[in-house]
Amino acid sequence: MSKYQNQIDSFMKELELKNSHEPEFIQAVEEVAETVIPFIEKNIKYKTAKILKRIVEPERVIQFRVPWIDDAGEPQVNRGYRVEFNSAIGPYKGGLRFHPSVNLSILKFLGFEQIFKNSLTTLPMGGGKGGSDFNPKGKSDNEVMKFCQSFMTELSRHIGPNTDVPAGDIGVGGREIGYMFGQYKKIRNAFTGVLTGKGTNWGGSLIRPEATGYGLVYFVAEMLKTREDSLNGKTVTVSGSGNVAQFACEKLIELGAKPVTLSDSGGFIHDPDGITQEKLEYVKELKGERSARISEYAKKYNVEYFEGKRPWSIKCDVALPCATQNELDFGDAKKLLKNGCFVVAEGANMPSTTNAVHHFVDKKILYGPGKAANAGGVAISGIEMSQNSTRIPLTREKVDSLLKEIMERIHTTCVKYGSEKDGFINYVDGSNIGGFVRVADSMIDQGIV
Ligand code: NDP
Ligand code: 2IT
Repeated sequence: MSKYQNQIDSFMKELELKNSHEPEFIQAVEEVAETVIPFIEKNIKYKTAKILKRIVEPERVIQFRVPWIDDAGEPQVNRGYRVEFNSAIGPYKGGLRFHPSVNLSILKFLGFEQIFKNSLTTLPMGGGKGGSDFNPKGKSDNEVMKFCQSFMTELSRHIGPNTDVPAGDIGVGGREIGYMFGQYKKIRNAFTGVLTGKGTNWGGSLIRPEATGYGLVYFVAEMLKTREDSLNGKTVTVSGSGNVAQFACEKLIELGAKPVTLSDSGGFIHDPDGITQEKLEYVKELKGERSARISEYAKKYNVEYFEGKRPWSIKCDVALPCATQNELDFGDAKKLLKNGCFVVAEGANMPSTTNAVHHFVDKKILYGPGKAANAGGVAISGIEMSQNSTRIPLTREKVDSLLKEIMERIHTTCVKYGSEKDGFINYVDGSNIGGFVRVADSMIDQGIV
């Protein structure tokens, strides 16, 4: 138990009272409070300025109605949101999530984590997140377009290239960004870098689709280096089968590792021979069609499919949760470690429950929290913004080398703020404190606003 447990408890009690219906948000804040409060107690200027109390309150929350007409001619209504959390170091920046589970608690947790993640990249981006409870599964292209246009009709009042720059997340990829960009341009009569993850014909950066997954694997390579080890020959369990999972697998294969699982909300597949580039191309095609199921992989390649299960019971060296929040609990964490897993790095945001995180840290494995490990996506979004501002596109090689450089820098920051006396690197401390300092100092510089 921390020496500062009383301070942590009283801070959390007040936060829980104020946000009692927001369990994911409370979870995300608790993880930061546990590590940052001891740091603040030793660095009194942050305490005097009440930075933690200020940083957990979003600067602005926008909620709006999204009406649209489906293919049968019926009116439909969804709920849209944008949480503009913190603009101390740059315009609000963060993805949009379209998934039936989306609510304010989930978007506030995502927006809160984004503040620290974006700070770690060292680029000038504040934290934000948005989305809708719209479910893209089973919808026609026309319905998705109608929804995106209606969503952007309202959102366009609140965003802009110097104000707030959304991007993709679960359920939002190139197609949705395209429809939203088209509508923004029509309404505002301005061709600007207001969204990232755009098509490369109209201002998108090369490597942005790959960046989160590639960056995650670059980060894992850095973690392994601290133990004079590498990814070559490692068996890796991956969850999810969307954007992040696919490109994590691609980079794993390239670096000589063997990804053996993929999952979706229906279950997971286990391919003990390893997912090859050829099999991955099939997954990309399959999952390009949003309603397709990963169970199809099991049929095509004659491997086992575990319905309703998550891949953490499979023996591996490295585990990469890349689907969604709270998909890896304490029981899963114990199973992984018992089977010899010694690296867990998060492609998804907050995929490990609080108890699972504590277990990883207690057992001193290499555990890379999402804030650090999946920051490659938003980092290349930042690079897309700078290409839009200068109107000079960069080559694939240049962007990839920037991605690698940024992930290495984030790792160095984690080592700086997270190294313990016995040499153990606590990446939770490292990423939370490393991300906090720049934002907190900027908030102090800018006064009480
Ligand atoms: P996609 O929509 O491309 O893929 C999401 C994947 O996760 C799908 O396989 C989906 O399965 C699965 N999934 C979603 N919700 C659930 C759920 N409730 N239970 C089980 N499985 C679920 O999204 P991304 O790959 O972009 O995002 C994955 C994670 O990575 C998210 O946590 C996101 O916040 C995070 N992230 C994304 C970044 C990006 O640049 N895209 C950047 C940093 C983090 P199904 O098809 O069945 O829904
Ligand atoms: O969680 C994330 O970092 C993202 N979904 C990417 C955000 C972005 O603005 O690129």
